[in-house]
Amino acid sequence: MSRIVTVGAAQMGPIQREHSRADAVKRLIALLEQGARHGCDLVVFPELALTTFFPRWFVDDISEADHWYEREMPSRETQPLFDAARKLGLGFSLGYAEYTKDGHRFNTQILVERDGSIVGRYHKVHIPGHEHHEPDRPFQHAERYYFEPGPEGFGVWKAFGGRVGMMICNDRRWPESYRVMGLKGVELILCGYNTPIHYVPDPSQDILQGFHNALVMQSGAYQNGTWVVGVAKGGVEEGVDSLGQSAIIAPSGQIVAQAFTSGDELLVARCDLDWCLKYKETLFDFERYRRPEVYGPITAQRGVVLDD
Ligand code: CDT
Repeated sequence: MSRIVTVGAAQMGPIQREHSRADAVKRLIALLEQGARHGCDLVVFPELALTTFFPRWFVDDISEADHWYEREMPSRETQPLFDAARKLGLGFSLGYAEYTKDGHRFNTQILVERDGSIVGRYHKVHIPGHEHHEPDRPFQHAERYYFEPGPEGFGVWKAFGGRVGMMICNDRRWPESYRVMGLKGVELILCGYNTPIHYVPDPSQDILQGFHNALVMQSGAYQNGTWVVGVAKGGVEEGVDSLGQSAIIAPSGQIVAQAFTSGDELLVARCDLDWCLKYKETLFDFERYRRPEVYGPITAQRGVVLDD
C-alpha cells in the first residue's frame, strides 16, 4: 500500500509594489492550471503570495500599511483562486498577511482542501528582523513591527490522506518547528518563504543562503521522517534580490525536485507518505529513542544560560 500525494511547489518570481492582487491571483491560477496538467493533488504557494514583501518598508503609522493585509479569505479578489482550484479538483496552500476581526496582524498560511474549504490555518511563530525603523539599512526587514507571533504554535491537520503541517520562512531555520510537528506525526510540511540574499547584520552569510536553505529543510525532513515542501518568492523584488531554490525534500533528507529559475516555476513530486515510516519506525522511532527527561531546557528557557 502506498499513499501518494502529488505535490506541486509553485515558486513565484517577484511581485512588485504596483502589482495588484488581481495580477498575483492570475499568476497563482496559471500555476494551479500547470499543477492540474501534472496531476497534482495539492499546490503550495509562497509566503505573502498576494503582495510584495511589504515589511521591507517602514511606515510610522502602521494603519498606513493596512492595505497589505487580507481581512477575509476568500475575498472578492481571491475568490477566483478558490473557484479555479475547486474546478480543477486540487487543493492549495497560500501565504498572506492577515488582519483578523479582533485586530491582530499575522503572517498566515492556509491549507485548502479540494472542495475549497479551508482546513488549516497557521500563524508564523518565529518572526525575524526588527521592530523599529533602522534607517541605515539598504532595506528594512520589519516583520517584527508588522506581525505578531502566532500564539497557537504548530498544528498538524488530517488532509490529503495524511498528516499535513505548515510553517513559514524563518520557522524552517529552527529545529523546534519540525520537532513539534514531528511529535504530532507530521508526514508533509508545507513552507513558503521570502529570503533576501543580502543578510544585512552579517553579509558574509549572503553566499551561504542557498546552502542554509537546503541544510535546514533537509535536516528537518530527515530527523522527523517527513516530506518538506519549501516554496520561494524569489528574484529581484523592488530592488531586493531573493532566493529561489524551492525544493521538495523526501523523508530521507534527499532533494527530489528543485527549482532552477528564480521566477514563476512549478516543481512536482509524487510524495509517498508511507516513506515516512522508514525513518519514523527505525532511526527516528521517537517513542523508543527520545529522552525528553533531559531536554528540559528546550522549553524551560529561551536564551543561553551558562552553567558556570
Ligand atoms: N520572511 C522571512 O522570514 N525571511 C527570513 C529572513 C531572515 S533575515 C531578517 C528568512 O529566514 O529567510
